[in-house]
Amino acid sequence: MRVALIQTPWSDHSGGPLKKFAQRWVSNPPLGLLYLASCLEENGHQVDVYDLEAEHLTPPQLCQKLTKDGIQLIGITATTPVYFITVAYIEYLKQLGLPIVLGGPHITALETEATTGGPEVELPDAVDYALTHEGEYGMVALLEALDRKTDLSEIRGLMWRDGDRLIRNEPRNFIDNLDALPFPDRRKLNPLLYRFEVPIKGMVPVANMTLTRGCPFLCAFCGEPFNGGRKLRMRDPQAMVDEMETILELGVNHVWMCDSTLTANRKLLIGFSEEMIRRKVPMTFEGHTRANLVDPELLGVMKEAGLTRLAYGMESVDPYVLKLMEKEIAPEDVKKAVRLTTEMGIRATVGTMMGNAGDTRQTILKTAWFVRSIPEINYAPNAIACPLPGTPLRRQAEEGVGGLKLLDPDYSKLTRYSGGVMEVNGMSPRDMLRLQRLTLLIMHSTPRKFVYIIMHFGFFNLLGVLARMVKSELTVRLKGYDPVMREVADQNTTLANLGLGPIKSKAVRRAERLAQKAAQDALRQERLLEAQSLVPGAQPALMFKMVDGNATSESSCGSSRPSLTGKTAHALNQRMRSQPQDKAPQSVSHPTLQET
Ligand code: B12
Ligand code: SF4
Repeated sequence: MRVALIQTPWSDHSGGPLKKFAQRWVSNPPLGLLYLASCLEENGHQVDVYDLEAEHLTPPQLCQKLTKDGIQLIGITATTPVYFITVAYIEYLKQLGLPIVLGGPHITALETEATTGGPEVELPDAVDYALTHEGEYGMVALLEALDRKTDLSEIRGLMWRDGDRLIRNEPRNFIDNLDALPFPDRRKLNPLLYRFEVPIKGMVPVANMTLTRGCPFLCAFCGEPFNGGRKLRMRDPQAMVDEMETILELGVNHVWMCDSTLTANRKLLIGFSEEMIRRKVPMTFEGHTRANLVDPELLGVMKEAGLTRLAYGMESVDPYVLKLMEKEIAPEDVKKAVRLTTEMGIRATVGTMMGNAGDTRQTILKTAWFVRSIPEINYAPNAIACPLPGTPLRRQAEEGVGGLKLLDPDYSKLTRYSGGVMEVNGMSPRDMLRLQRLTLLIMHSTPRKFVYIIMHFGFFNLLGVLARMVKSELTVRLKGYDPVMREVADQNTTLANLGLGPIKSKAVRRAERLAQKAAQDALRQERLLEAQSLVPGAQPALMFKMVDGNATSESSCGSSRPSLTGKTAHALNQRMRSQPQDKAPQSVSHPTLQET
């Protein structure tokens, strides 16, 4: 079968300057799709991979290409916050009449919720099949069953429709022997499209890779323990270095290890590093881990093998917050690890979070000042906690643990830099967003950190972000809303930017706008009438019936003429009110009468 595997664009939903940051500094190929591609090809299928985030094809261009290439089935991946974008693409692509298979972290999260007492999974009509968790073997089995028209009920991890019913088959076990999988086929995408800033090297092409899958820890905000399973599954160090060599052949010499916890198994990392050193592979790499899982010997050998940057998750310094999120790492451990890492000549970054259970303004600020006090931390993103489906954090928010309250179930608002969806000990999402700006300033406003972030992000980019922060803060104070929240909340803007137009047709949106305006005007009119009735002898103002701008309407005097809209009607009404009227209107014809 000829298959297209697609990742839809996602950075557009990051909002404002962050969109640019997401595009430039976290550019990464969709590794999961590349794994699926090599597995399917090994089983005789032909696969094309499209990363629409990097390739910028418009939806019609994509459709044209899929048709020209004779694609017979579409596989598409999605994470939770940008699922609405994927759904819009799926609905658009459905015009091709091809079967569509959905996979990736979002569907896995939904299934996890369903199996742990949460809501049942619902799929858009345009999705024919969904595969949860690791998709390699499930996809091979599905294609074979579709080819041979055999029973689907035996395919583990599959969701499919039987008439109106959505059937959820038994879950699939995690792949135990990762070495049985072929290497991800990176030639399916242009590897040189993916670049970000790498210590010493600057902006260079970057590939990603995993040495392990799964994570044995249980941090409340994280989907990894169910996405990849709690058992750490490891690859053979020889094979990992073989894969590194294939990456070098593509002209890429830096790898981001996207393992959940890179140093979860010390022996594996030592074995891998020693093999890299033995074969003298001229590759640098980086990854993220926990501060209690490094030591001088391990860091020494990893550095020699090419490690240039290590990110540690600290999240918070408050013991109660850390306890509720089950992080089990003391801030002092992070301090020590960062110091050690820097002393060994490896760059260290620290990730912090705000808005978890137990957080207050004080705990959040305390964390920011702690980060500021450690000179070795160059850069620390401070993300607003997002209660992703299936995670303990979502449960905590639903049940009100630690002062949390889930305000909005909308997945598209689960973005880390736009306020989030939770109230936390009385702080609203807007308060969180403002506090996030403040903490980022506190954390990074020492000369040393400032120089680093200028080097990392570029002076003018940073200036742009600062200007945007100031503008947002001024808007909050003067106009009472935060533009970043509004931008991210508006799904239609994102979809329109991506060429998928508004979800609702223009006519529907216009009708909604008019209805909303009419309701507001009716309210205003009511207040006006009320006010006038309080003034003895006052005449009611002249009122106009407001309908579609192009249509004609009746004035309250009963004569038919083009409707008065916007400023014209407003100005006229003002004049009427300021002048003594010699003739009162005859009737009030409709509750939506208004002065506009
Ligand atoms: C690398 C990474 C990124 C990179 C690049 C991602 C990319 N594809 O472009 C960057 C930094 C840019 C990024 C951004 C984001 N990420 Co991210 N990211 C990861 C990370 C660390 C590794 C992903 C990976 O490559 N894994 C290895 C591969 C082999 O696994 P996989 O991608 O899951 O794919 C397998 C299955 O999911 C499945 N599958 C996937 N797609 C499909 C499609 C079909 C048809 C089928 C059948 C199966 C299938 O089969 C694959 C092979 O086994 C994961 C955490 C993790 N360790 O997995 C988080 C993770 C995927 N990210 C996550 C999120 C939320 C985001 C962001 C929204 C930002 C954010 N954190 O808020 C954005 C959105 C990006 C997007 N594409 O939608 C969440 C998703 C959770 C959820 N409920 O959706 C994860 C799981 C982190 C977490 N702890 O919760 N991310
Ligand atoms: S945050 Fe890191 S250590 Fe904690 S569960 Fe997630 S992947 Fe594991």
